[in-house]
Amino acid sequence: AVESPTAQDVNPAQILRNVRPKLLIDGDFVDAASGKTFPVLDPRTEDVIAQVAEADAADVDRAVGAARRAFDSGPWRKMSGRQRGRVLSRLADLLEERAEEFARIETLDNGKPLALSRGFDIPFVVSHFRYFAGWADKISGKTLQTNSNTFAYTLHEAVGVAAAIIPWNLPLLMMALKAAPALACGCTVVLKVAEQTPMSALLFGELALEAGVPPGVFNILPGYGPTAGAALVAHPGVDKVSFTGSTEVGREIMRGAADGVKHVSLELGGKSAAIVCPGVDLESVVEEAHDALFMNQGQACAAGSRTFVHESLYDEFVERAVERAQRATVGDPFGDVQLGPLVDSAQLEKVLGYMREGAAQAGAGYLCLVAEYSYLIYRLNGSLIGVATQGAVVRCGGSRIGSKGYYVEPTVFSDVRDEMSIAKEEIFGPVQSIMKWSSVEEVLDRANASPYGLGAGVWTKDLDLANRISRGLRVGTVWVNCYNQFDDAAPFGGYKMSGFGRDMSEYALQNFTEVKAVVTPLQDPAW
Ligand code: TXE
Repeated sequence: AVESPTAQDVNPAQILRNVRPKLLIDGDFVDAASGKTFPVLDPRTEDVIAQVAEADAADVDRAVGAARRAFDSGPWRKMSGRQRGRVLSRLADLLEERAEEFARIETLDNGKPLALSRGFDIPFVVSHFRYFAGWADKISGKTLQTNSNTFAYTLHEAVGVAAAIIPWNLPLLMMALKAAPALACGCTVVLKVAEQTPMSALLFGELALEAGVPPGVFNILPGYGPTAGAALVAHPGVDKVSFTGSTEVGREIMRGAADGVKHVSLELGGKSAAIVCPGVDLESVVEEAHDALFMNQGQACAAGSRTFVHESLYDEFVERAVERAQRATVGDPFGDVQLGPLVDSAQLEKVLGYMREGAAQAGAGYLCLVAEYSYLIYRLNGSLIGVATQGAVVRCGGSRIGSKGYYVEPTVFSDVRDEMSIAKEEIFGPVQSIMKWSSVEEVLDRANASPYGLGAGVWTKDLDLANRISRGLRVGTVWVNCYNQFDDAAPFGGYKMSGFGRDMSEYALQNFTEVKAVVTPLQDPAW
């Protein structure tokens, strides 16, 4: 059942009452040097909910200057790891006390269901700061067994000023994935939040100061990518850039960081395979494969957006997947729904474009009349029965819901072929593409044929098959008999064009540390 998106009794001004819509530089909330602001919209209604200070190159210079001073001569880097850990742990406590306020801000700004903000995003941020608070006093090098008559050891030292550039799909969590390990390592941070969703991070900045993060250690710049983001990447005072976003911008970030030979880590797009093997319990697997794609309205980098189903289960799987998608409730994210609106009009247009393209490709050669807007969806007695095509079928969805707010129908394509754009490109929306496979070699080849390599899921009761597929996939995470099971302790990142470097876990410490070797002669060879 698709509910019409009726805005509930939600008061944006009340939800945002404690957020200061400014830049956080050197411990102060300030206006942009230019005095400019930009509007932030409510994706449910398209109304402006805030005007936020818009950083550009001059502000980047101020923020990086503050972060540089705080790193070079401030107390943060020189504090013991234990002290830094205590500050981060306090920060986690403060966030936890105000979790509900943050969850509501996140839902208002991004459009994700409140249950998701409450149950996933905000608790994950709390736990991530706690996790890295625990690492702060355990970042150590090694003593080395040398062949010369020397005593040698390594130090893992903070890399310096870390620029973090993040997207809008998990606003506060993306901040945490960068800031928590960076701060634990003793770096100072300049965070460029996504222009669509700056609000929760700004309030978090207040908590950081309250928790005892010294001024200049954590700076926040709302603003646009080509201006604030690009200036931050190119700034000579920045030592490291950690980015999550599109592969296209990831390339630009690498280019921008090249002149300064800066450290870079990138978490980019994906087209993750969700592989359903013979003999599984369809009821639970259909549900998990549904969540793998539709969570967060499909706006997740690891979304299981290529559902490969073994031929022995295919028809039944498709029927059930369609039935499940049709049952998904869409509506005001403050209500009891599974899907809210997409984040903004650009994302809405992008997703609708893929839906049209998928439908057009489905009928290529057959529906010669298919032009941009004329994809065919036959409705009989008000219910969708699908598009007759040469191979692929729009089984449900395919349209925008209403004309206000960025709502779209959960959409399922069956009989999708690998060469179609809906099977190759990252849609980042609620569009499930279901493909058929028959042999393990074939499905591995097809899954690996993507230029991306972020995540994958495999469902099977056969342990050998699970092992074989897990090892055969060229991706950063494989979930076996589950999907989207994130944990602070498990690294997350991509192979191939999904980027390099790992967020989360002990591995994230490598993003924010340099390794120094210290060597000294030994006086007495016997020792
Ligand atoms: O991402 P961008 P957008 C994918 C997804 C989505 C598409 C576009 O497919 O539909 O990207 O989303 C900043 N220099 N992902 O446009 O542009 C920008 O301001 C420096 C996958 O939102 O990559 C924002 O803060 N920074 C993804 C951040 O980069 C620049 C999550 C991400 O924006 C910049 C989001 C520049 N030249 C989108 N241009 C994932 N991996 O999870 C932009 N930015």
